[in-house]
Amino acid sequence: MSNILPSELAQKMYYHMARIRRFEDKVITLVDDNEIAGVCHEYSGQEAVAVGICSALSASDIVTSTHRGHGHTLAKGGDVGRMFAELLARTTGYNQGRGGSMHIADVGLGIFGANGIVGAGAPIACGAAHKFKAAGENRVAVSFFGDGAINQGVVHEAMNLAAIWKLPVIFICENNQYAISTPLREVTILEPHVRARAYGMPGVAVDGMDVEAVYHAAITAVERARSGNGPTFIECLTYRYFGHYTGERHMKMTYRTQEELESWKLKDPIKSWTARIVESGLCSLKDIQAIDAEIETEIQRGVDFARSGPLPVSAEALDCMYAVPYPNTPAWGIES
Ligand SMILES: Cc1ncc(C[n+]2csc(CCOP(=O)(O)OP(=O)(O)O)c2C)c(N)n1
Ligand SMILES: [Mg+2]
Repeated sequence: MSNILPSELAQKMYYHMARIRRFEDKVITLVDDNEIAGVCHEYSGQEAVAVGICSALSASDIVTSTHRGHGHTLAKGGDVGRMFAELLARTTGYNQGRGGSMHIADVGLGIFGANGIVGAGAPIACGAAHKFKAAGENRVAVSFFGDGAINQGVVHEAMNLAAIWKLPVIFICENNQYAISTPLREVTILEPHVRARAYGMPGVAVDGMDVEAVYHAAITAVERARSGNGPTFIECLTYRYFGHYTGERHMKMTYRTQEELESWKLKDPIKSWTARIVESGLCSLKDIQAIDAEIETEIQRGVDFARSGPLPVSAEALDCMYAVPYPNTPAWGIES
């Protein structure tokens, strides 16, 4: 692909992708060391998708995320320290230690939440986009979801609504080709972006390992949304480098072959981007090393911040779990 990105953006994209990869590597260590209870869904391998899309957004645009949400949150500007603190169940975390990986949100940064329910972010993005349109705000909502979500009814309802109301939404299908261990090809006849066209919106496919290709597709979709022409569906073909979740490394799963994994590692989005921007003079190897050092410091500081935060006390375990009801609205199932 031709090189038309300014050097600052090219380096920023490297920073964001490398930061996500390093964050996930640290998460794996913290899970192994039992500092993170439970499991996380690693984003490693898919960095070009979150970074390519979020690089085309403004700070006031919003994203809805998935169970594999660390990459989206980081690419939209999420704070490493508050993310680690949440994963380590500290009150200094994004959800005050009550939510964990699949609930991380920062509404102020336009991160409308990771979500453990497959496909659930799509209607939330439509709701936000509807508000933007009704209020005359020039903002865009992005819904990230996996290939597994493409057979969820709620995603199709969201696509139909977005198309008929010309909502400023962008549907991003991160096709890493598997839903847990189910290959997409065994459960879906048409490619996801082809299906989207049936709803009357552009359905495009891009190389999800190429941050620049993703970025250009996102720019086109953002322009279309901002100019009032409605939604776009972008399918990003990608691959996850680890299992469905951290626990899978300790299981003998055979749904993917070693050869397949190795072939996708040759397309590593960070390595290929590094090579491209160094060869084209957008960045020197020294710049890359400086960015890596900056990330290392940020990760270490983030972990230190997380470890130093207090754990919630059990008497307050249910605090912050439920929204405060509107006045005079009786809580369901509770006698007043
Ligand atoms: C509505 C719903 N059904 C099933 C599940 C169980 N589940 C969790 S992740 C997952 C697979 C999702 O695959 P995909 O959408 O491709 O995302 P990926 O894990 O590949 O990022 C499933 C079936 C769920 N969380 N929510
Ligand atoms: Mg998938």
